[in-house]
Amino acid sequence: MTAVHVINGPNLNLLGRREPAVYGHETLADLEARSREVAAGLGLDLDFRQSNHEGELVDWLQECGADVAAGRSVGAVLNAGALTHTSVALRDAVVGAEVPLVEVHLSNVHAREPFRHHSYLSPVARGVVVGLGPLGYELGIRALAGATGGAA
Ligand code: CA2
Repeated sequence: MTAVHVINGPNLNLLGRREPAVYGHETLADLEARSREVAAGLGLDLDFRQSNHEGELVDWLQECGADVAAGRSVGAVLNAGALTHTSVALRDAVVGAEVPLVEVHLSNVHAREPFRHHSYLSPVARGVVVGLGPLGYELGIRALAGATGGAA
């Protein structure tokens, strides 16, 4: 069965336990369950991961690209956390592995500190969803499932 990848970066394992005013009350496990339900409804398997390590995220994006090339995945929903604002390596992985990407952020990064306003990933993403909480993951999965080579 074709999969959709959902990849989460540093500190997102803390979701639901700290800063609920910014990130809400749902845990990463809640997000995974919600994503699995959405993916299943679209006839997709879910590959849901989280890492605090940049290199591991690079490896996973490369794996995802290989799966897309082999027809085993429709692409990745990526919440790269703070690495969004710093990582040329993640951007290069997306481009190098030709990953159809939807960038997602739970919070509205544009309403926060200026250092969160820039993303290395947005220019190489098919689409970006910010500030809509867990709904962003659902929208990202739906967009990738419906991708036809044009938008998302
Ligand atoms: O809004 C988002 O989803 C972010 O990607 C979350 C990152 C932040 O660095 C980005 O600027 C925006 C932070 C993830 C850390 O999540 C925590 C959750 C609970 C408690 C502490 C951190």
